[in-house]
Amino acid sequence: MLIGKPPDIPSSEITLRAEYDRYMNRRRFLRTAASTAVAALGVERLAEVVSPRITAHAGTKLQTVKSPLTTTGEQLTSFEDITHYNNFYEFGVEKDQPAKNAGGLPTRPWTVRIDGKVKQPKTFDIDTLLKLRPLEDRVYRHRCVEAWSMVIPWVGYSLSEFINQCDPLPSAKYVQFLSYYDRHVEKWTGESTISWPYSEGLRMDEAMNPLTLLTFGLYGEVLPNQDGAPVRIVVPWKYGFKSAKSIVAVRFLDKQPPTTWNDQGPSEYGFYSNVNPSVDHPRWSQKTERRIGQPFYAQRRTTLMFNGYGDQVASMYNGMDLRRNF
Ligand SMILES: Nc1nc2c(c(=O)[nH]1)N[C@H]1C(S)=C(S)[C@@H](COP(=O)(O)O)O[C@H]1N2
Ligand SMILES: [Mo]
Repeated sequence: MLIGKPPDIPSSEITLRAEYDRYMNRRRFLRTAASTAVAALGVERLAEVVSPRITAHAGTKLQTVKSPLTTTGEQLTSFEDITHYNNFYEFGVEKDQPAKNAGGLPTRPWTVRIDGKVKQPKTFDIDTLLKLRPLEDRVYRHRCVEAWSMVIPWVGYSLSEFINQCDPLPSAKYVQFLSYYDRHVEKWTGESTISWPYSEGLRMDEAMNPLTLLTFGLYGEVLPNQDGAPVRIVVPWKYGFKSAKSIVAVRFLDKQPPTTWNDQGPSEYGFYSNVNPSVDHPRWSQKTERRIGQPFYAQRRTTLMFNGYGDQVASMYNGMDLRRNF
């Protein structure tokens, strides 16, 4: 997927970037301060202090309810494939690297910062986010721009439920998601020309669409680190790269935000990136896909417009030329 070098960074982005760096430094400081405080408390209190933090590691079951928005009639991809065939470039560019390398991602404590065009910037703790709404089991097709696909039983709730808690201003037209970035933890960021942190974005109506999922788990368990723990976005009618992993900030903006793959190759990866079998990638066809886990002789599947979610999302693009806005 890699091409070209990062474009010149506009000055508005440098300001946001400096803000982000300050935020990440503060997170690191707080983490160190927290562990020092724990040491000072002595062993008896230790369990008490850390137990709510360490209960939500990978493998922890999540309590869920059924979702009317689940996709039916598809065979689920195995847990093994979903967790060992990943794109998570912070932990390496090969599909098997995130499973090997993401173990060090510090998923507790974890906060998500809300800022930009909101009534009041605020910070949510991950454990507060987990309890904000009932968690739903939602099966979605997952289509990567590299023309492979999976069917994944995610756990989460509609992002709109969270956005409603953020009090965005009427001037908020776009939402940007920023992933965790610490090159001491993510030692593989130098393997690509991406300018970190990983950034993605949606138009406000796309973010508010009930299908857009704030995701905490899969197969009824807390997300494994390689799948974007402790919280990620999933946008099932778009190519997989729109679904930012391990998010630490959600920013409401009046302009379209810069996004990682669009910056990498604007002619190859558009801002919208709706799954569209009639608009080929310049270097390969998007008409068909390989379902991960199927035997090598299995026939490729026909890719569906909007990944099969057209009934729920097509109207958002009425009047737009999807060849230009790819
Ligand atoms: N932070 C971050 N988010 C990311 C990526 C990444 O490299 N870094 N890769 C994207 C791509 S290209 C895809 S296809 C999906 C893969 O999600 P999965 O590994 O859980 O299947 O995550 C997306 N989110
Ligand atoms: Mo992807």
